[in-house]
Amino acid sequence: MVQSTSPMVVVANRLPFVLKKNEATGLFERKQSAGGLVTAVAPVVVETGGLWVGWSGLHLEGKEVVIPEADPSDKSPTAGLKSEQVIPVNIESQLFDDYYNGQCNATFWPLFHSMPDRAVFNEDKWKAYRKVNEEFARLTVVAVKKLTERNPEQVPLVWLQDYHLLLAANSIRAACDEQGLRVKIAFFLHIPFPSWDIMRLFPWDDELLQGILGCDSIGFHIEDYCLNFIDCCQRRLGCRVDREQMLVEHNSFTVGVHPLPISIPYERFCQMAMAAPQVVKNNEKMQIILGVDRLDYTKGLTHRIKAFEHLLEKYPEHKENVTFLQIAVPSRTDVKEYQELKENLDQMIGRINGRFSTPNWSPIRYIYGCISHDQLAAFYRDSSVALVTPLRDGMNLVAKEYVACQTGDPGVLVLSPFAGAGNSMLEALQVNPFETNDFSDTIHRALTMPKDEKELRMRQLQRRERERDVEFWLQSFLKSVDCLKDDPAKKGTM
Ligand code: ADQ
Repeated sequence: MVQSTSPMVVVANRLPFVLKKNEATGLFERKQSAGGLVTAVAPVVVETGGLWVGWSGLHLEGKEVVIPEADPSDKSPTAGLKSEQVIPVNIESQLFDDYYNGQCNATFWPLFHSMPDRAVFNEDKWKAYRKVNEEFARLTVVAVKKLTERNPEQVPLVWLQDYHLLLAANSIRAACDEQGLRVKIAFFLHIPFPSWDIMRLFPWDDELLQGILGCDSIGFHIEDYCLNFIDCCQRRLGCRVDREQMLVEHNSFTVGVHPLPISIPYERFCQMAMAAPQVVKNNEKMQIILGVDRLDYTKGLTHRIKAFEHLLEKYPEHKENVTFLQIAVPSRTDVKEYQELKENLDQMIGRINGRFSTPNWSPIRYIYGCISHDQLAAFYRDSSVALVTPLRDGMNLVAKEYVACQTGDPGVLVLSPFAGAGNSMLEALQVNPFETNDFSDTIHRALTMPKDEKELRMRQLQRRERERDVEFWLQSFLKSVDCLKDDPAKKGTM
């Protein structure tokens, strides 16, 4: 297990589990949310006696949230997290809506994905964002104080997660300085960091950049995002920068910038794929093409469906021999843009199925919902081709999960270069999702690829992803902040 020399305070928009009311007892219970981040990071928080600061998912309008202990039968990574290790952030619903829907999802999400036409700039939402970040910062300082009182020798490591908390670092540092508390602050962004040309559209870009620079260490998935950030700091704030060493000097502090590509619990997916019963019949005649995404406009779903339709027009031999299975998790369903995207997809799929279906075959199967990881692993394993073709994506974990689940005859991964994953998964078939004709040619190539070539590509992808799994990511992070316990490099053995 990866170990940290410092007690860790994870600060994220959400707690690592969902709270659900038991109607019979009237008490809240923990319901697991099994994301990769939680799986990897929660054990370090448990092991270092650290804390997790996050919104509970409830609006109690001033009332206290009582965090329940884990159920004795709980085997999840957060089971070891005692209630006193969890600090819930409680925010009044209107303010939360302005911060979360108004600023995070209506401004930062599209802007950071280089889709500025979709971004809304509104000073009131920005003010709400500032206020909520201050509240997160206030509770983080409570966490730092708690840990320091327990062990004054150790410097707590605060790890801020994602675009919800871009402004928290400076407030945390100022309050810690005032109270004489030592602290190390790191940040990790899960989405892309855009180029200066895009960032400069944000009216308060200087404040935002200064907010991020309040950290000691800043992590992005890939080098391109690091360089974009460094570029913005130089051009907007006039900071001295070193692109080779990835350093930014700000207010006489030097901030380290690190490419830290996130990954998945590889062995867990591999084992799930080996154990799961068959979910789709993938006989020699019927090949499954799979798409798995949150239903989001950045994921390029309509472009993908268009390319699939074109495939059936251009290569009619695939009719009745291929099924495209799209699994989409509902996301941000209360936002108009997402509702419109869903309607658009429903119509496209209906039209294409109407156009090509025969008595025994429909070209597209569509599941709109969340499915279990075991089931997902089986879908990955039993599909001949996976289409991971976002228009823009920080990393994309689906590409990695698909690779981990190829435990039998390998399939083919078709990957967009506009996902962070496209940066390293070079043996995938790369495709520009905006170019429909080339896209359908690439699907055709994947469907007709000789077995030897599939094996060669997939084994190489698997070797890399097995080595660089989520534990490797966590280890690299701790190393980047000089908190990795028993770092072999320090002993001179690497
Ligand atoms: P997301 O945008 O959510 O994450 P992604 O990395 O693809 O994107 O992760 C999606 C996760 O949801 C995967 O683990 C997948 O298995 C799961 N999932 C998808 N469809 C599902 C379904 N129908 N049922 C159940 N589970 C489903 C953000 C960034 C990404 C970055 C991650 C991690 O946008 O670029 O890779 O954070 O940093």
